[in-house]
Amino acid sequence: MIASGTNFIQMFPTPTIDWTTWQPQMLATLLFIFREGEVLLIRKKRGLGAGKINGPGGKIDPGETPQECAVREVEEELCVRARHLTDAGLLRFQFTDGLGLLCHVFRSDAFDGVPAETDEAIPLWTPLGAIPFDEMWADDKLWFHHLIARQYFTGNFEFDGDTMLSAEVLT
Ligand code: 8OG
Repeated sequence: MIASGTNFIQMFPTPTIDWTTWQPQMLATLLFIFREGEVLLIRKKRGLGAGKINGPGGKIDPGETPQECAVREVEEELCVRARHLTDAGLLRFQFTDGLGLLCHVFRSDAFDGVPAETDEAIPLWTPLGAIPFDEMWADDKLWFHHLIARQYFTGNFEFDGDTMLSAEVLT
């Protein structure tokens, strides 16, 4: 079902879990840095989603705020320092193996440094009209346009490994 309007929700098919009572076991972040007509993506070398193209990010350490985690992960993965983060969205992932992951998504339009390859990631400045969705997690194509448009989004997704079983996106 796909409905349109100011607050719209996309669903396919109906979720098997109740997202209103869902609790995550793990907290994570994603941070997308933008410059004129481009977004800074990575080819991820290790961790969950290794081999895929994604934004930089990772798990929140104990005692760390989501923003602190997002800035740290970008520095660790790409050697750049993001500034002036804004909240872009919130993603909930439930995997059939039991992992429940809540991911805070940020964007930034200011940074210091030059992105460099590290043990964790290869930097990819990517034109906004050429986002490589076929090399990304399956849900990303459902919310990336909201990120670009600065429209706050929430997404709820069930996955079996790499296979997306259900999806909802709300703005
Ligand atoms: O610490 P590690 O890099 O393994 O953390 C996993 C990262 O992967 C974290 O930044 C959240 C991110 N991630 C998922 N699932 C998805 C997804 O479906 N889409 C995107 N864009 N990122 C995801 O765990």
